[in-house]
Amino acid sequence: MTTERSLVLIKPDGFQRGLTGEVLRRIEAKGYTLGALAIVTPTRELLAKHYAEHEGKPFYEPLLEFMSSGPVTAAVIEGQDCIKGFRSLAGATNPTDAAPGTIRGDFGRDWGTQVQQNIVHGSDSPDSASREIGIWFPEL
Ligand code: DAT
Ligand code: MG
Repeated sequence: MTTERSLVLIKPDGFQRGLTGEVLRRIEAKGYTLGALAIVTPTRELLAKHYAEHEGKPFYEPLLEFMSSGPVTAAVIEGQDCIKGFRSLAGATNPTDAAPGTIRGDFGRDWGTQVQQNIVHGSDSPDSASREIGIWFPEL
């Protein structure tokens, strides 16, 4: 049992469709707490840091384009094993594969192109979480 922090993003598709409250509701219903919350339209520079591991992949440029297209909600969530736990709430990366009941399964759209409109991001490990929280919330 480990109390963790994770970086969650409600991506431009989720923000635009008015799903911020629904995602935050699921996070709180699960028992996680909010440690920080911000609405920001991310710059390319910020996104290049955030998605550094994907640089050079075919979906990288469309992903940055999509992610910088409008406001996102960024949140630090806190709770027991919340890194893995939030990824369970989010569901599989590809919304077509994501199980019903998950955020991506219920709301995400796989356009079958280079961009997946999968509503949310969640850190995938403690190292990623602390790196990503430093990028989005340098004051923390
Ligand atoms: P996750 O967001 O589940 O951690 P990831 O880190 O592998 O997935 O990829 C980051 C984002 O990039 C993902 O949310 C959607 C997009 N993406 C990943 N693989 C893709 C692919 N094969 N085609 C299109 N977009 C993809
Ligand atoms: Mg990832």
